[in-house]
Amino acid sequence: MKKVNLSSTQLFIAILALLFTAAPAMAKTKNDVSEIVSVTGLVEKPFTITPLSVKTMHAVERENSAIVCGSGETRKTLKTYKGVLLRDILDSAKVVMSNPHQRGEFAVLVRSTDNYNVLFSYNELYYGSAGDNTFLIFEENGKPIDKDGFFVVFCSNDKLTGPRHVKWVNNIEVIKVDAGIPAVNCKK
Ligand SMILES: Nc1nc2c(c(=O)[nH]1)N[C@H]1C(S)=C(S)[C@@H](COP(=O)(O)O)O[C@H]1N2
Ligand SMILES: [Mo]
Repeated sequence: MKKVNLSSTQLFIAILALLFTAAPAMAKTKNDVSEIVSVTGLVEKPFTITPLSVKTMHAVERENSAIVCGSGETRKTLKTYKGVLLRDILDSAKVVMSNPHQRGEFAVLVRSTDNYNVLFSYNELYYGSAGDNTFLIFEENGKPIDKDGFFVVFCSNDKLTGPRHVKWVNNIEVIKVDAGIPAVNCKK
């Protein structure tokens, strides 16, 4: 058999070519797409949201939102989008809060299949402006969401909407932080 002598440049090009052809396949297996969003954690009635069941929920249609990365770059613009308020989802699941004094310690962790997870505090959803603007969306520009999975969560009035824009959402979990015992006790 004839011996093939590759120069270092040829070898470098060969490795590059291999990387470029393998990269798309690797990207595809990076995260699974979930058809279902489970609502779990500190709730009385955990439930799941599917592309079919979401149609029975109270949906809102909004217009003109840009998804802007932390760098300031506009990643995409939505002419229209349809979704359910995250707060309405929490109301359906009924947050379990035995002591309302601790409401400031509750939060909602929106999780995705690639583990890009985003926190929304209970207070901002119920008493702040994010509450009226944070949606689990299932339609963009009149069509079901396609390349970002089935469900996306984002807050349309964040100054920069990219960082709290969650693609491939698969779980909405109500949590409470463990505030523990304060280091300095404030005496009444
Ligand atoms: N699941 C998931 N959602 C995500 C991300 C991600 O890596 N995974 N990237 C975020 C970032 S950094 C931005 S700017 C917006 C828009 O990113 P895109 O241009 O990749 O759609 O989605 C956000 N949502
Ligand atoms: Mo980003």
